[in-house]
Amino acid sequence: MATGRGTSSARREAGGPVADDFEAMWSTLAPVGRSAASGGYFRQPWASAEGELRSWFVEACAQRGLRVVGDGLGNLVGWWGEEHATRPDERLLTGSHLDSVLDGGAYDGPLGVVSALAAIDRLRERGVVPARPVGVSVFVEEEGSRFGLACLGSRLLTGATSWERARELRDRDGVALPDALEAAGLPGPGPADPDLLAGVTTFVELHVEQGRALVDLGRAVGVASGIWPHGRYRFELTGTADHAGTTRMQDRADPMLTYAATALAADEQARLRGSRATFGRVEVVPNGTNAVPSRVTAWLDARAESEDAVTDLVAALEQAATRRAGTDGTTVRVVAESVSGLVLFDPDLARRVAADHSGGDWPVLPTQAGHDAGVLSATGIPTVMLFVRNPTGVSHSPAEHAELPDCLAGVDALADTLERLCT
Ligand code: HGY
Ligand code: MN
Ligand code: MN
Repeated sequence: MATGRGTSSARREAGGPVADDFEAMWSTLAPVGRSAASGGYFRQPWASAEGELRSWFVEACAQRGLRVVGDGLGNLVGWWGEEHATRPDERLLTGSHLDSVLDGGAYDGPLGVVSALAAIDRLRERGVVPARPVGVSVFVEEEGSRFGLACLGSRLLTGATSWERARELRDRDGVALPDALEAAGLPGPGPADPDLLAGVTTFVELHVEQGRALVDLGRAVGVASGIWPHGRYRFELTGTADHAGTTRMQDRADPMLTYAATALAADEQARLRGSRATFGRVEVVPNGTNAVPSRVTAWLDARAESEDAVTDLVAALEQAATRRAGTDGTTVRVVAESVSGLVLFDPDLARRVAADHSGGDWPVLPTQAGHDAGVLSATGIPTVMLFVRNPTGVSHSPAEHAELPDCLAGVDALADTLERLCT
């Protein structure tokens, strides 16, 4: 985002209070969980920075007179317009997440939450009286950066994942999910929890685009057509610990070699198949400089246009690892940790939202990034996503950014969309 003099001119262009509201909220959040070293964000769920963000959200809702409800996990919704709604059972929900990946960007998640609050400010300024209650939601652990399961908060909320399964999850330090919740002062899901999605018949998520489609099209706002299927798979490669100096090369069973061959195979296979494969996280035991490792654990993030293509890609990589293990004298075990199916958003809703805007219909684009919107759509709630231009396309990085005028165009687009859908 532009800073300094640029913002004041953008504010003048944008016109008044909502730009101020957006910028005021944005600058309040900017320092929370930000690393001085990298400029990236560490807003892992049920840890201090993310807790600060959730407190900020409750306060921002209170300032707007939104009725806040939360569940035992920390998912939150602030409701507006319930008292006058003539269609009280057709609740319109918009929102996103506040947690980040490790060393992530400022926009992935928070842009959707801040824009939703600013959009309600804008609707109020326009004197809109919503026929449907309009809610702003925050879903916890969307990134799965702590407990490994993507969209954990919305999956538990929709029943896509059971608490019986989730309660067994542990973070990298071995902390069990119930203990993390307790440390954050949260009871965990329980029978007394309100159903935050009761009566929700439409969900809208605004998100910074994680790609370059809009910048290449020269457009500030777009609409999602769907989300590629994707998954996270843990490769457990086991060898034999040994001395780095006295052990001859031919006498070793080194899992690091099995990992290296698999990582190269992932790159080759993804390129051949037009898919995506990433090993971004590796743990080595004992991780010593002068010891052949006993174990290497590597997490594969695999994505492709169809569910079969993801399955085939992962199978091909398991075969490549197993083949190499035969040479290395190591063993391979692959465990699926998080699987997200193909999402096709409601095409009529996408067309209706994208149509008839001053700059022409908003472009409708696929994405390879997962979102809570995908989870809600999969449970049958008609869902639409709005994307805001990302000038570099970079995301899941401290370098992720969006220009203020585009962010304000996103607020406008969200306000227009909510107005279309709630009046
Ligand atoms: O990883 C994803 O696709 C998303 O950014 N959580
Ligand atoms: Mn993300
Ligand atoms: Mn996101």
